[in-house]
Amino acid sequence: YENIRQERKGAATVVTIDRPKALNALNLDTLNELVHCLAEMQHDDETAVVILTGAGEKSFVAGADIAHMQDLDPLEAGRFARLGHLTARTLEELPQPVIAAINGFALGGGCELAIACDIRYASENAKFGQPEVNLGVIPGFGGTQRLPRLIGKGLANELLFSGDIIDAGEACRIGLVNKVFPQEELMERCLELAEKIASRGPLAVRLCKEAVNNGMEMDLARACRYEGDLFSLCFASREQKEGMQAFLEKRSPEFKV
Ligand code: CO8
Repeated sequence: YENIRQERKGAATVVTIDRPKALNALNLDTLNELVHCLAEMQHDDETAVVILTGAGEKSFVAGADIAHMQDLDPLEAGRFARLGHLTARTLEELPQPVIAAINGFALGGGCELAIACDIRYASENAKFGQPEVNLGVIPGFGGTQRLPRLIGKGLANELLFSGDIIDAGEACRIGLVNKVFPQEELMERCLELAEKIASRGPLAVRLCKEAVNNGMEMDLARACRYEGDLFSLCFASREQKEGMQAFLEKRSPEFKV
């Protein structure tokens, strides 16, 4: 890949968007590479958790690439938006949990990418916003849909209509990110969380992700029924036998992928 890097770190694979010249802005090639790399990763049982981050200490992703978008016609713009949606959907449908390590600007398409991840940790210098209205467009990578689902309609509307940029502390207060750390600690904390998740029952973790992501699109009764089906599936696994036996024998479970 030219615009992204992948690196194994313990149980995690760190995927870094690496276009520092443009503050890691997402152009066509970068999105295509990201989708391709994530799609391959779903078959990689050695990777228990994916961590998504941006190169450098200034920016996670400063948005979709404005230079690329400037001269798009409506059909091309639609295709570009669909590629952004595919990227976000690929993150959500990846069997492994995805942690966003937000190490700086997460604006526009960058914020949309972060909110398609399962868990968000940020550095103290991170900044968030959907500044598309300043450019005469609306968010096109899912921001008008995922942001209200994540932080509620009122707070999302304020960010979307004003184009305001908020700091990491405010993002944490409104539930846009889970935790905030000094820049130099961010990756270490993400890796610690990844190792913790990797030590749990791998099938159970994957089924939790499926239950949350698919269930949130259903009504509560149907979603609980769906949860019940996934719960019953756990009882067909070695993992459930080992987990419960280990508890009763007062030892740590030994899970295998
Ligand atoms: N696209 C392209 N290039 C960018 C982008 C971007 N989003 N952001 C930064 N850059 C480039 C700059 O042009 C600059 O390049 P150069 O050195 O060649 O002049 C370089 O990165 C460094 O940036 P700055 O000099 O501006 O750095 P500052 O520290 O002064 O400012 C900011 C940092 C505040 C992040 C500033 O760069 C900025 O405001 N960037 C744009 C942020 C933005 O508006 N993002 C939203 C983009 S729109 C979007 O994401 C819509 C998604 C939906 C797409 C729908 C499909 C049709």
